[in-house]
Amino acid sequence: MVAGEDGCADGFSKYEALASSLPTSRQGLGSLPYRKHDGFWYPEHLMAPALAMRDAFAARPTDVILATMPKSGTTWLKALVYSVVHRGRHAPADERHPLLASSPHELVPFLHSLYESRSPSAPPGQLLEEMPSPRVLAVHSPFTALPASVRESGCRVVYLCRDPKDAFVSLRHYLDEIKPEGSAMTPSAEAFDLFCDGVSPFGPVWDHMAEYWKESVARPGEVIFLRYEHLKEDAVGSVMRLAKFLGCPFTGEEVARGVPEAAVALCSMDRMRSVEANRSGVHGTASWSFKNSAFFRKGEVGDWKSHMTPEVAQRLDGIVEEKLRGSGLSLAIHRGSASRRFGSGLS
Ligand code: PPS
Repeated sequence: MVAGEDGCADGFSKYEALASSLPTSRQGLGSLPYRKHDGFWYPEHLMAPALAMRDAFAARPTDVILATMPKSGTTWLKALVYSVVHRGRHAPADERHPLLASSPHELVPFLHSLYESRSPSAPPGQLLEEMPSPRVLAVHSPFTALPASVRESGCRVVYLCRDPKDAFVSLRHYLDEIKPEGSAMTPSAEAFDLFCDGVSPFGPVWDHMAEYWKESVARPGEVIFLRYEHLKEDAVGSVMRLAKFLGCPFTGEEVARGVPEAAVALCSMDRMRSVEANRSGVHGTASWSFKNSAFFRKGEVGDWKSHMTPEVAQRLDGIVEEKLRGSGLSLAIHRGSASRRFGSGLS
């Protein structure tokens, strides 16, 4: 059932009708346009699923919802949280660990992708019902567009943000890699202008971050705000903090046995990239499919320096700083100087 009470997949058509009536962007950062809903831009093909998810998903108090802007480290966070939460059943050092056989995106599905499926034989409600607790699920939607039950159930929400400059660079590479055959990418400079205007998938990026930040300050026991840069800096410390937040802290005995380190090693870029399912497996949605390898590129902090001049970087930093003013959130970390220059300031 996609839409709710009537048990009928046709309920989805009302979301498709609503989605097609919403304002559309001229272009997107890749090859596809966006739709605007309640101040946020959604990739066109995800608008109806996101609306269906908001209305139909019923959170359990034991659920763990991972929330990110695209290209902020979602795949890594999925793997880390899955390995931490399920370590009782699957030891991170076990060579038969599910993360060594399946993509993190299979083990921790995006909620909107479940609602994108219109197959009556696999309705999202049933799939979700059958998932054992604690269910780990992911969203890109802004906090205000989450199902009311997420807040009401008191389930845990883990938000991961990343320097928007690195996320932009990552997004452009990814969109180029996965674009439907024969489609053309929006040129770099135009895509950057759109990003700075707030037109990006699930953007504006600053509003997305500010919403989750505000919620993490108001309800620190239920919403945690993490940064990709901090995860890279201290993965083991971050994993231990995560486990505590999720109500399953590592015991002294586990720490002595190096279980947190094993979880980090299992989810490392090199290990994940070597998994067959991540190398040649396919990420399929109702709209199109592409290789899982597109989720793994460099995984570095500051890769923007190879693609933006300092002037271009400062423009985005300035906009983000200005937009976040008064929110209590500042991204003023890891600011370096760009090392290469290009004609448009972008490559
Ligand atoms: S998506 O499409 O939103 O799910 O993409 P997402 O996973 O958020 O972002 C992809 C970027 O994360 C990097 N990545 C990792 N970094 C560190 N460790 C691990 N294990 C890892 N897995 C993926 C990936 O390389 C993308 O960043 P860039 O900068 O493009 O390398």
